[in-house]
Amino acid sequence: PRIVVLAGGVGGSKFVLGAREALRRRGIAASTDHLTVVVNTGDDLWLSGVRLQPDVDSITYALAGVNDTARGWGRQDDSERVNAELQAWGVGWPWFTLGDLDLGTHLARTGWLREGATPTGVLERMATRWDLGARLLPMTDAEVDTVVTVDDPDRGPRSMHFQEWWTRHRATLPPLAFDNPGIEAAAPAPGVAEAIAEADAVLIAPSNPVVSIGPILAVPGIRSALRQTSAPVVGVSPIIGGRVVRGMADVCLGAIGVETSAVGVAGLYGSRRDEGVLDAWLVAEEDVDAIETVEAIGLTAHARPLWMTDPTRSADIVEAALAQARV
Ligand code: GDP
Ligand code: FO1
Ligand code: CA
Repeated sequence: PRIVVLAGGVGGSKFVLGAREALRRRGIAASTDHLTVVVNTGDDLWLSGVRLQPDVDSITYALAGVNDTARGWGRQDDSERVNAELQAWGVGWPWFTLGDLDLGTHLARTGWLREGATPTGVLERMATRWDLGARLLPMTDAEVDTVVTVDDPDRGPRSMHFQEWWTRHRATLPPLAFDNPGIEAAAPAPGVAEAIAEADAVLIAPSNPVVSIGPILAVPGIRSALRQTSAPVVGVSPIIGGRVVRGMADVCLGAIGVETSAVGVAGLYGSRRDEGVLDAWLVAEEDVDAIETVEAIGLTAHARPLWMTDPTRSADIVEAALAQARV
């Protein structure tokens, strides 16, 4: 089957590992031909002269088996010698650590971008280093970094890069809005709309609905491709029992007036029957009560264990999503 997954970083990579495993279970070794991952690039930023792509790197490192699973970002067994030197120069952000091995990625990427490669081309090149078992595509080649407008109790409303809000302030400054300047004019990266159009199933990973899936859906050509594809679009709830499991997605949802619940996020994505992008929605077994409400907004819904504690369990979740898509 041809599967397309829309994904952010940590939740996204756990789900993608599950998708690769689910294909292996079906005896599909060359999963690169069957699994396309459209990755959020709203987290991206320029820092210390290099281009960072946190969600892209999280997924690449996870598929390569070289990610730091405890921290959730960067490379395992990394060191911070260069970071200390950058701090001594007063370069970058003192609250944002760039590991030595991770910096190798950023330097390679930045060099290729400077030589004229597109983000799609850079990712294609990076993917050749490892046997990833998935084709990774950035959502767009345009730079549409997420900007958060906060209501700063000391300084009033002001804007900052999402990464400053998330890592420096740990999402404690009340957010008023999330924007991706320029995204209205951004085109899907080459291959994204085609992959969605030709898919047998499109899966929306249990990722942050506002700052991971939100930017992907905000690329106009991606939303229209999702609305038009003949493939079922199945989402997996990132909320279990009214909680975000990990991270601060609840703060993001609150800012856009969406309840932190399986129902709230289903409503945010919406049904393709109306103006939305989903046909079906997988909720956690803890949220079995949500099924009725989810079905009332025009979605097929099932309850399953949704804890992605290891690739085997993530693969079970992917299987359940594929079953919803009849794939
Ligand atoms: P980020 O880009 O690193 O923030 O990661 P994502 O946006 O891909 O995913 C973060 C979201 O994943 C969190 O807000 C959680 O709601 C969700 N999440 C993390 N672990 C699990 C899990 O085991 N099960 C489910 N259903 N959701 C999870
Ligand atoms: N998150 C942190 O909380 N602190 C950091 O110092 C940090 C560094 C970092 C470097 C490269 C990278 O790709 C990601 C990094 N992250 C760090 C994670 C990242 O800021 C966010 O968790 C994600 O962008 C949210 O999806
Ligand atoms: Ca992210």
